[in-house]
Amino acid sequence: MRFDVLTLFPEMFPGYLSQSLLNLAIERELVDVQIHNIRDWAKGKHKNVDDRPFGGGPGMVLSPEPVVECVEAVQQMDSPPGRVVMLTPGGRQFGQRVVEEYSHEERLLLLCGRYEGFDQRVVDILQPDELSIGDFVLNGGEVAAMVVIDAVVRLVPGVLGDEQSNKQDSFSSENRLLEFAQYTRPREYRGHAVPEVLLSGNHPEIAEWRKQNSLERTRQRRSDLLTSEEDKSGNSTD
Ligand code: 6GU
Repeated sequence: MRFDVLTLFPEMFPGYLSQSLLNLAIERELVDVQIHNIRDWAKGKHKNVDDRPFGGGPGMVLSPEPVVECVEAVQQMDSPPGRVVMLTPGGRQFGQRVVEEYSHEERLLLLCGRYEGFDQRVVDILQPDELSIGDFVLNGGEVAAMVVIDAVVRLVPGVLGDEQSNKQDSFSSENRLLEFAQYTRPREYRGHAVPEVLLSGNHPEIAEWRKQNSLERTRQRRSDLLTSEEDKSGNSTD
């Protein structure tokens, strides 16, 4: 799968891309990530990419020409042209359903904004998927683009060693519950013991404990994820 990131801050990406799981996927040619500087498509000696908003107000708006021309040029660099995703706090909410949908794409273009946002004509002309990673405001779309890449590459076949592990992930189509608590050595730390059942070697009992622990954590923290059968109130003593 190929990602093209279009940004005014390309220097934000090399550190992220060198992280072990992603770097290994890139070395194995399962994933390709190309970073493009929108400013390279700006005209004039000052290479301006933004301007003051018509109608007044604070901040600067990204000009339509360098953005549209950058997207079109990057699409023409390779085939297929790829689906255009604009990272913006006003977009549709990102979640594991969107991750699953994007994991079937051969190529994604991730368009990162800064300042007060994009000129509306960028949206009108390119008709991108507008995507937000949550109800908070970031300084730009770059960190959100990394979030999208990070979540989507986990579903690219061969990226995770163990193909089971993403099926068991919370929020996947096959597991809507939060993950159960995990423990490793030592068996006791500062007076906190590992639950006895996990040391028992009794795998049916361990599976049952994990299922109950997942349900309990989901009831306490994210009851919105439960169906009525799963009992939003629970029978616990919390
Ligand atoms: Cl995609 N961009 C910005 N600037 N802020 C955000 C966001 C994106 N998603 C949530 N907040």
